[in-house]
Amino acid sequence: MNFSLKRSDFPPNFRFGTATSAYQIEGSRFGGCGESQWDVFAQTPGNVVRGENAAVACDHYHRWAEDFDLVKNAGLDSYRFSTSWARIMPQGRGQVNQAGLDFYDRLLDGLLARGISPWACLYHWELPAPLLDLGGWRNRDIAHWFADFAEVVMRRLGDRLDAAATFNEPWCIAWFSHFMGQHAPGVRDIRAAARAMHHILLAHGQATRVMRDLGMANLGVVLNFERALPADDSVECLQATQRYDGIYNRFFLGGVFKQAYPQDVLAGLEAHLPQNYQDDFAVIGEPVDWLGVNYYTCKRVTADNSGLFPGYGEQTGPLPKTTMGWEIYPEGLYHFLTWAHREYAPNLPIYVTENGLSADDRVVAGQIADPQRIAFIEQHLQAVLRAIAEGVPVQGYFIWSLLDNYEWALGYDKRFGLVHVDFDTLQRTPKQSWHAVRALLQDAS
Ligand code: IFM
Repeated sequence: MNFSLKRSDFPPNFRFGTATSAYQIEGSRFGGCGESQWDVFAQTPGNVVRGENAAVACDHYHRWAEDFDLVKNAGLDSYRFSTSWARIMPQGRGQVNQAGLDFYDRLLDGLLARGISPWACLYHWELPAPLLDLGGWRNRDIAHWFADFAEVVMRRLGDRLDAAATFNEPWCIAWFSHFMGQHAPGVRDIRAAARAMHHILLAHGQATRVMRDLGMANLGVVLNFERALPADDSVECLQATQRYDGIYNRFFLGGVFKQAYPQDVLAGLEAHLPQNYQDDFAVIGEPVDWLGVNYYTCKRVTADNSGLFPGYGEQTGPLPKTTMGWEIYPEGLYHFLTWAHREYAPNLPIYVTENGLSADDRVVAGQIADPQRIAFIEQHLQAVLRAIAEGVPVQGYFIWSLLDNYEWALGYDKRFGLVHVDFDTLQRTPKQSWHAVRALLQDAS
């Protein structure tokens, strides 16, 4: 099975890439990496399926060359990876683990040698455990710690990056992890969540300034979006859906691009934000050069009558789902690309920095048939093309992910890769979707 699309359906400078993250693939036990909040989180029973951690993960730390050959041979233009704070600064502050920096240095040179453009993201969730002891994202000082980390990383790597982002998915780092308790550090506390939301943005602004002062260009941030759809048409449900949308989709965009938080979110969170939080907007609003959009699904939002903010719940929707239980709703990607362009970032390039599907991929006689992944990517690329046709400057699309990997609290069960990984032998096998991507990108017609 192949895509019906061709590379030539996209603008000439449109880049195709794939994305990964440090903790999910590298192997945190290697190379003097420090303990991160995820190593700790996984040790508490019930947090992660089977208590799995990413001590070995895909062993990308040792197998990166083979992995980059897979990127190159697929014909992909760009590769988006993240730098582990715990690997580079095991204490989070102060001493630098040179072996950690050396590792990312090798990655960069390995990518460039293969003609793949490197996109780095500073933070994809592995907060060093010693910083957790100091309150982690609840502590305002983290903005300085993060800016220092950015400087250490970018003094070494910044000269060879095509693009750099501060954060991957602030909603997950703050809300999912500090209000819903689903990700490390597993906190369920509205005040912690509000502080984390604000401090992430402050750290984003400070780190962006640091990188710009180092002479770097093409700086951005990667936000995740979920299309909020009301489960019914009652007023209560519509209002709950608005609040869901505000927290998920408008809060971080508002901080970065409007230097303001949405009123419907402030109604519940303002009391928990730091005093004089508005004074930080000058830093938070430090200009970026591009916006990254991560998109996977929609959510059917219900009202809850607990009387407590945010006062919403969710229910299962009718559309076909991935093995994450996520409904497949490409219309949502079209919505966010056109809406973010219109309302927040009219003058900036937008990149789809993550999009992909998890499936029960199995190796049968050396082959992995994943037609549903090909169909998913095709439908979302069609959404991208529709947005481009309407004038939205979408300039690239990164598939999540290159490899099957550690899917956080869900362990190793959820397979998102273009390439299958056998987690016993660590053998890589390209799936049918990898071959289809290769055919799409090779097609010069
Ligand atoms: O695996 C994650 C990734 O770390 C962040 N974005 C969503 C992916 C799938 O859940």
